[in-house]
Amino acid sequence: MSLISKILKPLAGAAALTAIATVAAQPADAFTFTFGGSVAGDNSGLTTAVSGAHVVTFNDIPVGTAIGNNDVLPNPPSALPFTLPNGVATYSAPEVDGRVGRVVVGNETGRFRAPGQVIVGNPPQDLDPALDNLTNYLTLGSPLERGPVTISFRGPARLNYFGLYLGSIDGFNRIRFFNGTNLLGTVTGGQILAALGPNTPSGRVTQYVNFFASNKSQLFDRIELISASPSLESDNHAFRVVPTPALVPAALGFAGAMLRKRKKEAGVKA
Ligand SMILES: [Ca+2]
Ligand SMILES: [Ca+2]
Ligand SMILES: [Ca+2]
Repeated sequence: MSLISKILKPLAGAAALTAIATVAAQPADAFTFTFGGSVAGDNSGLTTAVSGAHVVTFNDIPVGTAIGNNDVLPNPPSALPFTLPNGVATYSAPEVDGRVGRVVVGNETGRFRAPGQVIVGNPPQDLDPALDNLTNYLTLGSPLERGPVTISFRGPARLNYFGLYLGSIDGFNRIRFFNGTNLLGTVTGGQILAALGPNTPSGRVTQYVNFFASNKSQLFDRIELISASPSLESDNHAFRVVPTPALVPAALGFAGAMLRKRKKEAGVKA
């Protein structure tokens, strides 16, 4: 059994969230991430196993669509933005020529490779074909779609979870988490590969990766997907909004105080 098949084998069991890894090298930036998801029902490989998460499949966005605000290229399609409880999320990219992400399908040599479609060995073999992504997905990092792609969330609540089916994980892939303009943490493809084990090859492994805010100060409202080279390929983006029941009593308390104040003022006037 090759190293890669040893790595991929646990995924075949699906559902279970395996191998919790924390990026210990950067304590201030420590975003906890785990590997594993559930087998998706749409032939896209793995999707989130986190309950209550909203999933973006990209399946209803036409192949070739640029994700960005470039004047020459189409604007984000009607499938985006999407709404989440308490807010709206948008996908965008810088308004500079070619700096977009793109919805694609399948493989194009040197440009993008569908998550799961990692070819290894001699003769060449596609491991775990049942987990190959046969659907539309998002790529960025090649000269034709350099990215980065920014996912922004507008709303009173923030996010404590982001997951994605990350194909052919490269050391130069990067995911950054922000709250407003504050950079909360960066996780590199190199760190993800290292968490999978020593000697995990770059560009050969696909995983469903789950990122969790470890504490309140890590709640985020913006995610950046960055790849300096081809490419960062991903699908089945999953988001979970922080439940905010605490806001409700606070708001009611405030409304009650305002009401009492008005009554008191009205009483004075009467
Ligand atoms: Ca898809
Ligand atoms: Ca495969
Ligand atoms: Ca890649």
